[in-house]
Amino acid sequence: MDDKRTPTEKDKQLENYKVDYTDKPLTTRQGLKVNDTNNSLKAGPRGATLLEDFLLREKIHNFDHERIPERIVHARGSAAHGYFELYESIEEYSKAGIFTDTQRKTPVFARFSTVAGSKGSTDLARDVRGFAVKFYTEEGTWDLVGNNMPIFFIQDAMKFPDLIHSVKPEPNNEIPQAASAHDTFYDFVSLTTETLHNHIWVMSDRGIPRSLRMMEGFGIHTFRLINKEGKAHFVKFHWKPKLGVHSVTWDEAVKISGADSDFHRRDLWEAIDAGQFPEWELGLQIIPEEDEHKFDFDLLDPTKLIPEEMVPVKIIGRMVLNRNPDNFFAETEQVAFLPGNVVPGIDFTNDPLLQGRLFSYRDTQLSRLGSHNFHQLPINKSVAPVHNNQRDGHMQMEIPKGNTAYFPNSLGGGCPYLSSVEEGGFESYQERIDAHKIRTRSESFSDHFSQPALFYRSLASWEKNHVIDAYSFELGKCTHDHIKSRMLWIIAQIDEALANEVADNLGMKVPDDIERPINQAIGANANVEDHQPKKKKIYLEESPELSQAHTKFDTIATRQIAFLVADGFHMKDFEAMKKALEAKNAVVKLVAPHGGTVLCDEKMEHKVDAAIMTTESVLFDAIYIPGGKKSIDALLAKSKFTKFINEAFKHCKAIAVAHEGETLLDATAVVDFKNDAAVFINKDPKDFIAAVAKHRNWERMDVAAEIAV
Ligand code: HDD
Repeated sequence: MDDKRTPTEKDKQLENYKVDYTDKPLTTRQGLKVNDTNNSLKAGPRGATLLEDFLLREKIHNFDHERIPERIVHARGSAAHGYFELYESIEEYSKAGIFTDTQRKTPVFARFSTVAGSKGSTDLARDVRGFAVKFYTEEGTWDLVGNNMPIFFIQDAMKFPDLIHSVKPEPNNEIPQAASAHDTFYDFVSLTTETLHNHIWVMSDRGIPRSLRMMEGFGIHTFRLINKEGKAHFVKFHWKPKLGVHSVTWDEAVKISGADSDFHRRDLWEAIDAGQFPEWELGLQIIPEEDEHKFDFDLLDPTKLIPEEMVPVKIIGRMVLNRNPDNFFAETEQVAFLPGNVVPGIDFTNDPLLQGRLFSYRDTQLSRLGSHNFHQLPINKSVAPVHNNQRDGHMQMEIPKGNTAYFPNSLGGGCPYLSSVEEGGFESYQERIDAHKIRTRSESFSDHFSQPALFYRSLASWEKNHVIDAYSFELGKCTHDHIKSRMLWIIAQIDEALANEVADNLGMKVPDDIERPINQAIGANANVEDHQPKKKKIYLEESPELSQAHTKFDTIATRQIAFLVADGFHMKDFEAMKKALEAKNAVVKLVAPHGGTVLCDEKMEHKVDAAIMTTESVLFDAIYIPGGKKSIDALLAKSKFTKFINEAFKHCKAIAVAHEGETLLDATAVVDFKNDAAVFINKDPKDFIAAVAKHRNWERMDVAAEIAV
């Protein structure tokens, strides 16, 4: 398939707005050429500055207004352009053009984000990642605004402000930034047991992805697909990354935050720049309407997933991101996603979280972008033509002609005119509703423990260890014992062994009798015990798809491999490994004692990518050390290289050495683990490549954890 950067309809539209300053004179906003932009207009060389100075006023005035409010949540994000294409029509389920026309390349703009941190916070915070995709379809814009986890913290939009207020920095001192490990968050979580499922996902490796390109995406809510006959099916949307789902360890995440807080942003940008386009397949779980009540949970409850073993994911197409934005502010910052943007063939359900979102996103753009005309901003503009009677307001960019702005009219020839459903007019799904108006939560939403327990049971042992560590870290940062105690009781409802391990790390005991958390969600003063099923339901022992141990391990494309070299390194070792890695699209980077260049033993100059003092092992996926006595001696002379290797080993990464490279290993903790499955001494590059594709040798985790770096 053609992955070249063939311009999409959206690309062509955006071209009209781009401004190129090459070979252009500097002008004012009125087009006046400027001859001095360094000095203000003064009465004499030493002042005073004159009010008349319109050049000074214009320049400062613009600067004073450059910032807009950051997003209330998901403030930090990065985005890219690309396209979506369909493998096969699913017209039996949906009439949407994007789901029926296999000839189309629908332009997309996808933005990935963290939730809690501010715009300038670190990429590697333990958090949910936003996964928002804007499809510029021929029938109008469809936004699928999801996350990298298939469930959400809360069941009703009414609780969203409470959730976010609890996780954001505490309001008295604005501490901590981009971190959930603090009292207010756990106060809320421990009193609101519906949060547990999403919470345990965040405590798992899913909360610290290796790359935005290596995470799944989920629409979360159950939506509806509508076919030409008006028949509906329930649907859940899944994005499956081509590179598999991989994560870093918490120790790495903490260190990456210091070494390169733009780690994910840079990774996405560089991969696209290098032509290694990130790709996800779109999958659907489709449920006939008749089966709505056949599950042990409610399809309208966004804290529940449908295990893939119960409803398989049908892969129907792929999204390729193949172009970086030209301007961060104009595109990534100004893009406005609205879950309410749908097209004929896709519709909502009564999921009470989704219903609230339909209001919130349009509303928030007003304070963020400043005008209800934000849909006219280039990045938000539909590629389907827009004609209506909505007029005026701040920053109207269009010049609607004629004297009619109402419907019906005869003076304007009845235009713009209505379209019948057959002509593509949107018709809301005619769901029958017969109910009392009531402010409550359905009893069918009350099982809060079965699915977090299913998730935990499905994890590999190394993943379980990471969850134990994460809970221990997060609760260890809380200062109130009653909050920790409540959390321990709740974690015990998921898994007792897990709770006991965390309790040991906290130096506490799992309480067997506490004042039960009040599940405020269900109703005033309701006790969670009254509503929970007496026992956790076990509708599946395990769901292997939930574990990253079952993801893809078949590629090393874009993996960053550090070659540790100094003058005199052995060219033959170097070349053989470099060629083998690059043939598989891995990225080789030379890390040397200094910047500039290094000379190999064949007296050729090689450009250094990073001097050791400017980089850290956590920025790489694996290490290779070619032989050459002189080179190895120089590496041994700088202790940062041994730290670099010890740390990579601790993080379970693959390490390969050739010839004298072994001497360097002997100076590190690896000396005791030369038989490790991902340590290679004078081995064929293909063995090293296979280990890098496995992402990590988690078997090493227990011994490696004790290495001090
Ligand atoms: Fe939200 C942004 C995802 C529930 C209110 N949300 C936002 C973004 C993502 C999500 C990915 C960033 C979009 C971008 O890149 O610009 N949000 C979700 C998911 C949810 C969810 C997957 C549950 C399934 N959100 C949710 C609720 C509310 C909001 C229940 C309010 C009642 N979300 C917002 C918001 C934001 C937002 C305040 C901030 C910036 C924006 O909308 O455009 O309106």
